[in-house]
Amino acid sequence: MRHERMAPFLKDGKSMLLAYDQGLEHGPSKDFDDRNIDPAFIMDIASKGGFCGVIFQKGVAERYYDGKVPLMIKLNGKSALPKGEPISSQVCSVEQAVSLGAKGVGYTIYLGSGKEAKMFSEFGTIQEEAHERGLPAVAWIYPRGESVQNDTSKEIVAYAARAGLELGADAVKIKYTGDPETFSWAVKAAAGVKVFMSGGPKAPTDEDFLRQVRGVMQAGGTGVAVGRNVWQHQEPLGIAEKLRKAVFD
Ligand code: FBP
Repeated sequence: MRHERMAPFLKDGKSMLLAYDQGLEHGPSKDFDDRNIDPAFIMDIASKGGFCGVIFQKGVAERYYDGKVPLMIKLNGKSALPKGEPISSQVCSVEQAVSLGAKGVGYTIYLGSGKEAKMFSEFGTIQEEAHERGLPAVAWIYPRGESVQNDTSKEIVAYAARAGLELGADAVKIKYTGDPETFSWAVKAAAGVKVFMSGGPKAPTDEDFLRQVRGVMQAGGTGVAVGRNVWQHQEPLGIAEKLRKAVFD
């Protein structure tokens, strides 16, 4: 059987990852409050909440990563400020991620953006470097830009999943389509690449969020890589426990 590079982030072939790169992507005023603006708060949730990994940009990892759960470093990023076709640029090397203790690297591709070629090319190099070192390369694939009408349609989400396979990703992080039937087409399109659901803004109720998670697992997904639905929650460890049940039971 092919070596599973994602193994450090999997339990029984499934996974839940805690993402915390929103400080760059969205800015602190949009997403954070007095508690979750502190990266140490997130590190604590990651270990006490039973997460299979935590996702940081390098600056947060350098200062706050404590080694208690596997680390994934986001290698590119962008702020919420520029207008126009979206592009996310590389800000950390694979080598630097490894020296920070990363067991995997992540990279965002805005599929359909007028600038997708640059992201395809950077991801191509990163994927080769990561694989040389035995690390998984995880692609956040978000269809976005003027040419993309509906980024959660069955067709476009499956396209994102398939792009991950074609580009050599070990796992893709994609948006949920809204139901297990349509999401299972994306899982099929990924053809063996691990499929993670990206959380999105905090859902109105726990049940709204957990229904999506159960749908992903029913569709054959590997799990979730989420942030706001956990660390914006009044009781992050409470929702983490419910999440664990939805993913692993
Ligand atoms: P959330 O669960 O909070 O949505 O986090 C997942 C994530 O992919 C983050 O890694 C990233 O910062 C953010 O979503 C990007 O959000 P957007 O869709 O606004 O670009």
